Amino acid sequence: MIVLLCLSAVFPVLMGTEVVNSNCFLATDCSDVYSSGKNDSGVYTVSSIDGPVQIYCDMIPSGENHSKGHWTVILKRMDGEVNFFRPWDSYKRGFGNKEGEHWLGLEFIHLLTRRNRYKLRVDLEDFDGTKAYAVYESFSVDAESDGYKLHVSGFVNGGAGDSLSYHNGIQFSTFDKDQDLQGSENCALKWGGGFWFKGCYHTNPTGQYLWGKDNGSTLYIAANWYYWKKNYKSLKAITMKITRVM
Ligand SMILES: [Ca+2]
Repeated sequence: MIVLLCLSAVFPVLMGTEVVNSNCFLATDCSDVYSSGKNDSGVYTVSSIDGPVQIYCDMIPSGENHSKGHWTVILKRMDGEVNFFRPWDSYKRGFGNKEGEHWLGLEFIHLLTRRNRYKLRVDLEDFDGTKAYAVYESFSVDAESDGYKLHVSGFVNGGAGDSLSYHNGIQFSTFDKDQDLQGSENCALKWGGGFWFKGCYHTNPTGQYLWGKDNGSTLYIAANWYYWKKNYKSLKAITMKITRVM
């Protein structure tokens, strides 16, 4: 069911001969979902100009260490169930299972971050069960006509180190759309997944899920975040999520 956000007052609006109640409007992100009275984490259907979109909401109404927020998940890796080596159109529209591993979709992320200000939180977990995070106080993605260029700033260290500022101002790349800064080399084809590859990366969160079985031959292809432990080993879990900044 699509989440409607309703105000307490009712203001009927006359549109031609049809009376439309404008006391409700469609939710677009997890902040709207929360405002509509739904405070459980889970999958909700919201709206975009392209139609209904399913999102996973991580609802943390209070908490310390930058955990508080009505987080809309844009990337989740957790068990290797989903193949992330996909073409441009998949990364544009989104893929995977919203209850599990998924990519929300560049177009929808762009539409959200064009309309409102967001911050980003990245949560990491390794195969030893150790956790760390990084927060970026500002996060937005440009339109497809600008290559879905990333804007990220305001790093806060939750132990993970800063592997994303390097990618600021970079267009998105997939194996079939090379917009990286590595010349004729195709970073997305070489290291897997789709990302704001530069020359090529400090983090590769859509890289291969290796269940911790990295070895010399798999170096650099893994889903990783280099500046946590200054290695390219595959992580057990990576979540990237955004919440609105008022
Ligand atoms: Ca290239």
